[in-house]
Amino acid sequence: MAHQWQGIIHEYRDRLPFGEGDEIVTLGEGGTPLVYARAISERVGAEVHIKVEGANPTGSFKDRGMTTAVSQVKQTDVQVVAAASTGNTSASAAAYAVAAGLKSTVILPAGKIAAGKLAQAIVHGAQLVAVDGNFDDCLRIVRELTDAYPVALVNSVNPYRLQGQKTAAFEIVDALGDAPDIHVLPVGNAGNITAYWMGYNEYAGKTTLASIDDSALHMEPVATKVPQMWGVQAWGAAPLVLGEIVQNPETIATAIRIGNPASWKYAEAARDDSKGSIDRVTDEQILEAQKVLSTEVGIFVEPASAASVAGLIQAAEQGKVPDGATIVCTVTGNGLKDTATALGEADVDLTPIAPTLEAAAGVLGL
Ligand code: AN7
Repeated sequence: MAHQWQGIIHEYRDRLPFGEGDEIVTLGEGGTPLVYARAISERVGAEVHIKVEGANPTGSFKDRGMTTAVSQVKQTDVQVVAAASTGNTSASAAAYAVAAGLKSTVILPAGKIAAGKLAQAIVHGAQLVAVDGNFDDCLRIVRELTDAYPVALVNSVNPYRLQGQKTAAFEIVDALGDAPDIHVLPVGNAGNITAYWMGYNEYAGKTTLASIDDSALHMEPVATKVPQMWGVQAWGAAPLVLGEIVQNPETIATAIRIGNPASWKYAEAARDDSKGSIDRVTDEQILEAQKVLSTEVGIFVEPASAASVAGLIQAAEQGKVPDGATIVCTVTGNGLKDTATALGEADVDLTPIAPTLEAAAGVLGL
């Protein structure tokens, strides 16, 4: 019988802070496809693979960190998990809370959450609080809330989140046989770039600032190298590029509409220690990259996810992509979460026709 993927804690337990006897809350997250993208490879003159994180149970990479964060909460007496979110964290927290038999509270910037993500929080029974403010306001509130009440914070400032998310780097090395030369990913609150950098390093027998123990130093290295980390922010929400907080972040990619990333220092360390970069792309470039992925590769991603590919294409246009390099772009969330943005101005004629072959053939111009 084919191997059934067991979720990231079962698959990578020796590199995660859980013992054999610990109760694990999982929805089978991880084990996502790494897809070779010929069209993008040809476009940028490199070997480009796409890590499809929209294939996770709730449709984003957040599930990797939620299985670890919520499993840890299950070891305590706390009955409620809480998160501030641009949408995906709340969807994931709400789902994993259900799986764990816990309650969830999500604090969201009013009017700036894609419809699919809001639907997920609602169907999974989260208690919703909409704030007249942005994500950064929501994160401040949830930090204060979890300090004052018996509620567990499951944003990526919770170190268990990053522990889970680092497993995406393990999967990539396991699939490619070694680390890629360059890893490109969107950056919002900067947890994921921190987690990938930690994962790549730990697989190479090293630790990073974000590592919570030195077990990697005592394990057989799996990778011989670590990649350059290339982070990509949205033009109007690019604090790490500008080197200062953005008070009123704006972008069509609402998932990364964040002006004061919590993992700022870690992200800078990942950039600098990997000899990488953090750059920014416009909303137009994001939408164009989303289109390249959907029409030339066959992967439907949400706008924030397309920032990685947009950043890679921009780097290629600037002559910054080394010939033939092995590159992985993470696409962080599923396109189905935000169909409104994807369809945009799309002009599709769905006027009904008579139920006959002739009428259908007529519409098709056959
Ligand atoms: C699709 O859900 O911050 O740099 O509250 O949903 O680790 O924050 C989402 C972030 C990229 C950025 N792509 O990752 C939230 C939230 C997608 C995302 C990011 C997010 P980080």
